This record gives sequence, C-alpha cells and structure tokens, in this order.
Amino acid sequence: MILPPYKIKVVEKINLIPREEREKRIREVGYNLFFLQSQDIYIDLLTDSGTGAMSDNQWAGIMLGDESYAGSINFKHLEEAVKSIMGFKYVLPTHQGRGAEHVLDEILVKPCQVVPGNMHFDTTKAHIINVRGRAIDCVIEEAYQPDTEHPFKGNIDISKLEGFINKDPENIAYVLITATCNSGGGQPVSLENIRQVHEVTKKNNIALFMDAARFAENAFFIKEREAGYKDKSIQEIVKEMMSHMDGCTMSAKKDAINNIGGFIAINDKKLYDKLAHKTVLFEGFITYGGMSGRDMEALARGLFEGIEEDYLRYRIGQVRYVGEKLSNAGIPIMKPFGGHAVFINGKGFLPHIKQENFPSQTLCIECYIEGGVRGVEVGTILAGRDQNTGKNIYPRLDLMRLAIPRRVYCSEHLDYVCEIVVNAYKRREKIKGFEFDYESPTLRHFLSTFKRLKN
Ligand code: P71
Repeated sequence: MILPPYKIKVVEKINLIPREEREKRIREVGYNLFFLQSQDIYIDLLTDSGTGAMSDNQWAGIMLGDESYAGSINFKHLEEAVKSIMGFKYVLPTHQGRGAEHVLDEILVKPCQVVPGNMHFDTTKAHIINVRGRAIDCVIEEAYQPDTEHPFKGNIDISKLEGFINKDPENIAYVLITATCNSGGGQPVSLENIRQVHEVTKKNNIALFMDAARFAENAFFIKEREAGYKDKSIQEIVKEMMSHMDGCTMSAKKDAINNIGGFIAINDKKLYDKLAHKTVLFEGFITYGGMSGRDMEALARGLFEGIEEDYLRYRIGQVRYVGEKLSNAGIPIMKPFGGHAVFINGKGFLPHIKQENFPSQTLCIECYIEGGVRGVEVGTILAGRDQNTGKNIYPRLDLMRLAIPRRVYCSEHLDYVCEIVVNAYKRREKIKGFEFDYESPTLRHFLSTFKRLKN
C-alpha cells in the first residue's frame, strides 16, 4: 500500500443530488457537462487543471502576497523556484498555460510555418493556428494503440520528425515536446527520446521547447521505467530533461498544484526581450503577467511540492489504482495508465454507437446520470473539423478522460467512481448515442449542445 504523504486540514462539502435531478439537469444544459453547476456534481474528474488542493505552506504564502504592480517579491520567489528546479535563466509569468502559448507563438511562428511535436494539446494547437501556423503530430505509432503496452507512449517518432524537417527545415518554427502527453493519454516521454529529438533539432538549428504542464509526473515515470534513472532524484531528472530545451511553456495549474498561473522559461536573452514585449501587451507587466502576487507565491511553493517523490508516488498511484480496478472489471481502458488520468476507450465501451454519434461523450453523460461523476470527452467532439476540408475529424483515439485532481480525493471516492463506471458498463447495450443540437465553431467541446438519438 502506498501511504498518502499528507493529512487533511480543511474540507469542502460535496453532495449527491438524486438521479431524477441529475437526468433533469443534464438535459437542461443540452448534455454539455461543462454547463453543469459544480453543486450538481458529486465527484468531479473533469480536469486535474487548477483543481488541486493547496498545502498549508501554499496558503501561508497567500498571506504574503505583495500586490505591487511592478517588482513584487513573489515574482522573485517564482523566478528563483523556476531557475533552481528547471535551470532556465529567464522567466516570464502568464495568467495560465494558454497565455504562455499565445506569447510564444506570436514571436516564434510565422504564417504557414510548422510546429512538429509528439501530440499537441488542443489549446496549443489552437494558438499555433491562431498565428496561421500548422501543428503536426509526430508521436510514435504505439500511442494510437490503446491496448499496446509501451513505457513511453509520448515519445516522438524520430524518422517522422526528420521527414518533416528535411522537407523544408527553414519552415519549422520550433519543435515542441508535451510532457506528459495529455492528448495521448497522459503518457510520458523518455530521456533517451528527448536526447534524440535534441540531436535532430541541434543539427538543423531549430529551437526545442517543452510544454511542461506535467513535467514532474513525466520525470517520475522516467525514474520508474527508464534504465539508468532508478537512483536519480526527481530534481536531477527534471534538470536533465530541461537541459535539452531552449525553453518551456508551463500551465502551473497542473504539476505546480496551483489554482491558476503559468509562465515561459527560456535561456536566450534576445528572445526574452521579444517575449517580454508581448507579455506586457497580452498578459501584464513582466513581474506579474496576469497573476496576483499571492498566486505567484503559492505557485513558487507549489513547484517545489510538485517534485517531491513521495507525493508523486502517491498521486500516480491513485491514477493506477483506478486504472487497475476498471481494467480488472473488464472496462476497455488505455494502457499503460497515464500520469494524471485514466482514459476509457469510448468506442470499445459502446461499440454499437457510431463515432459520429460520440461514444465517449455518451459515456461521460451516462456516468454523470449513473452517479454524479463528471469526466470529459477527449474524442470526436474535441477533435473538431479539418482546417482545409471542413469535414469532421474522427480521431483514432476516442476517449473519456477521468482526470484525478491532486491531493483532493481519497480511496473511497475512487472506489465509488469505479463502481459507477462498472454500473454503466452493465447496462451499456441499452445506451443510445447523441448528435449536435448546436455545434460551436472552435474548441467545440466547451460550447456545443447535444440531442439524444431516438433509436
Ligand atoms: C486539461 C487542461 C485544461 C483544459 C483544457 C480544455 C478543456 C478542459 C480543461 C491544459 C493544457 C495542457 C497542456 C499539456 C497546455 C494546456 C493549457 N489542459 N498544455 O488537461 O494539458 O493550459 O489550461 O492553463 O491554459 O484539463 P491552461
């Protein structure tokens, strides 16, 4: 048994509303789980982003917020934390991860340029497209096979990457490694792969960045799974990962266990000056970037807590616990289990529902009705339409994600979640799919609504 390395000091009441009420609420919001009120949800596994429980140490830091417009001491603490943990020279704060993406892409991506990566997250891709670039996924083939066991399904396929680069090296804006790879199921990237990607980018004089939202969970997997890293500390592994990067973007709402925040960290002073200008324009002055002083203090402290090995072992252990329980009950899930979430294969769970009728969204709706559990679709709705043809994209992975917030739920909560999924599985043959009632034009999972099919 892995023991939790913390105890509970503050609690938040949760409540399970009756089934008829849940059926009514979800119908009223057009079967879009983003539109539910949080009081209508019992266990919320929509995201692990900004939903973690802060420590007493972080809350104490909140009281030390220095809200000066310029020169806040909390920014100094944030800068020191990033420098000491990741080893980069310059830090620019942003309001959250997509703020960092916006600032970086405004400078690095010219129209028609390409950003290859393992598998870009949807906001990352949307920001590349926003500046008229192209986001290309070069993840290894195993990433698309839900049942194949591979220790580093987030790895980049080096020959695919070289293929793109060799076509027109001048047209590559930069290469991005997302660690862990969220869209691929929270799967890690190995240090060997990071080194190989770096060799390719160095040879071609291309910048290499990391989307570091879950960098600490990635480092934990390297320690566990990669030869030669068993006896290294998480801190040492993180330093080695980042030593291959020109910089990173970070959504601090994940591995920094903060409720809001983000940053860009880089080594190059000239690039820093350009990015600083855009930061002021879009996010705020360079010593706050859209965060309050107290947020920056909690973030600086959370970064250190997020790389503690006993915390990571327990956290990733919780995800594994849910994964194993569901798998043992015969539920089709992505393997190996990710760092922050368990991904259920919607097409495998509801094989009678066509992909155009959103099997994974249907599964999310049914788990809410069954027990007030909220997950999120990472499938056809999220994938949207092709930029050129306007046709629906049918992704090879059509999944329901159960993201586990950090330090929030106990084993009993997780047992309950598994019970609810299994109950839905038992009545799966009677479950009907959905179609759009309103289709939102971009990032359509947020704002679209749905109708249930009659037959
Ligand atoms: C996640 C999120 C947040 C989210 C996004 C869309 C719908 C629901 C929840 C955000 C990420 C991420 C990676 C790898 C950048 C961002 C953007 N993930 N990179 O997984 O996972 O960061 O949310 O702070 O702007 O639930 P941001």
